[in-house]
Amino acid sequence: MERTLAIIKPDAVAAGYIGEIIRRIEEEGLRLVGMKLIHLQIREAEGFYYIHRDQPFFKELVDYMTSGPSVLIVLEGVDVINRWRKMIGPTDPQKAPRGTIRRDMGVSIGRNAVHGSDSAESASYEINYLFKGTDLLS
Ligand code: IDP
Ligand code: MG
Repeated sequence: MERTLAIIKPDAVAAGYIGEIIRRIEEEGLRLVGMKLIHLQIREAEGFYYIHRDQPFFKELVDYMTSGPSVLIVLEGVDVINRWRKMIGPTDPQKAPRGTIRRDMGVSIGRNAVHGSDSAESASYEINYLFKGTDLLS
């Protein structure tokens, strides 16, 4: 059993895609163990994405992630890290296969609708960064 962090990013929340994304999660049979709607503050977004702090797109990324509310979700399941990454597709929606969330709901590489942890290490960091243990189902 694994856990991963999913985020419905501000562009997808603003576009009214919360319901469709959660529908796909339920259809895939992934278990929701935590969920909250929050408007990330600049410092929180910078810390969340600190691994990208030297990238040229870092400020654009922080501006995007703090542009409105996001839905933060912790998912649990067998191989859930890979399964969720497969459901969302690659970073650039224009390169994402049909039927993936980023292809269907993303706009561009800078407005790509959703987040998914890319490894067990990042899942653990990201979940602990954004959730208290007591916010999660056991
Ligand atoms: P990932 O979300 O598919 O794991 P990462 O390379 O970890 O992709 O990048 C994190 C986030 O940074 C992306 O989801 C996207 O929102 C943003 N990003 C990545 N590359 C670019 C870029 O070239 N321009 C603008 N934003 C980018
Ligand atoms: Mg990543």
